[in-house]
Amino acid sequence: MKLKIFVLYGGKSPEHEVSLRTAFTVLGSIDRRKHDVYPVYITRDGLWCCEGLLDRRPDRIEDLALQPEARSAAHTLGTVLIRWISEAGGQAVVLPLLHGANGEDGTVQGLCELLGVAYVGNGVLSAAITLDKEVSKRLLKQAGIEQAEYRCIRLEDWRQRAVRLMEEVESEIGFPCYVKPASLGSSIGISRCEDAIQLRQGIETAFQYDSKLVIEEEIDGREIQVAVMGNERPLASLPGEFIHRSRFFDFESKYLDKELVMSVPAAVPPEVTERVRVTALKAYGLHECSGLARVDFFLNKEGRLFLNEINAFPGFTGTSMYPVMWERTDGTAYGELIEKLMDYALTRHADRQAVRHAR
Ligand code: G1L
Repeated sequence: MKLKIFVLYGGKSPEHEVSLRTAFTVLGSIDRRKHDVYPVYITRDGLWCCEGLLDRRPDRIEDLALQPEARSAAHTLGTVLIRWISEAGGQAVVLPLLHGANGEDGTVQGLCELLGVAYVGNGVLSAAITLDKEVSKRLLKQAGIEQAEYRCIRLEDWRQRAVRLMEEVESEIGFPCYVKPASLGSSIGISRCEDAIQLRQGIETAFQYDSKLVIEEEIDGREIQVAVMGNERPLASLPGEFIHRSRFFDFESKYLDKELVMSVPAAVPPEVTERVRVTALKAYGLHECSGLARVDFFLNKEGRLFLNEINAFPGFTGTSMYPVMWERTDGTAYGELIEKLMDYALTRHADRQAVRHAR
């Protein structure tokens, strides 16, 4: 019997479109001779839609925006998933291509746990803690991994003593700095601040998205990333680099445009490659990751390495850094990468099933 793959995408988050595009690539690359594929679309309103087995390769992204069943507007909470999984029978795995609340923060992972179905990528714990920038920084700090100086501010505290907190941030972090809501995957609510006025504004903005913020010093350095994959004995890829190249977009007005170029493997000395890989694996373990994660660093002129963030749900289209890093490390092609990740999911699931839950 074929393995059933439930591909979850869409969702209530601002990354809805990104998720759809990712699903389009994923659905186009899974071998339907080997697997039965079930697309599960979550609308912006949080309705779960599944029309059953995917019978052909989707032609257009728009085709993936499935319609909610007319008679059941209450298909939230994944009841659709429960029904299809139990009706389908046999071995199944969920591929959650979702971001933000109800998807990337561990809630969909929790649903899969309750359903007793295997799922690709990080579990409840790692999904939740990697999404919380403040908790993540606390773990890294405790382990002695270098990162940008930062400061956490909670809304209640801000209400009590904003003036004092402003002074503390200015002296401890300085300018320029970044203000970020603690728990958003995307770049929404983030500001770069160069003075106290911008800082106050940035803080007010970020508090619209979360009641906890982190304020970080700006690190002037190269953007180096590593792909990690696996469960108990994870593997690290060769590092890649995002290079921001300035170019004149419009020669007449001398308008400067930033061009983003991916360079894999990154042109760094072997010693840096080693340090980046070792640190990435350490961070992966610290966050209890399984399946996959992309670990992002800054490398400054003095050769100091700062861990920027660990992303448990990295960009995953054909041209995203994560798949490209694997391709250039050991030749793993996109479709093959998904197969490997599904294998890790099934192994982890089997291991967890074997754990005793009672005396
Ligand atoms: F299923 C995987 F492999 F674990 C997985 C899940 C989600 C890989 C990558 C992602 N990424 C995303 O969902 C996203 C970055 C496209 C957000 Cl919508």
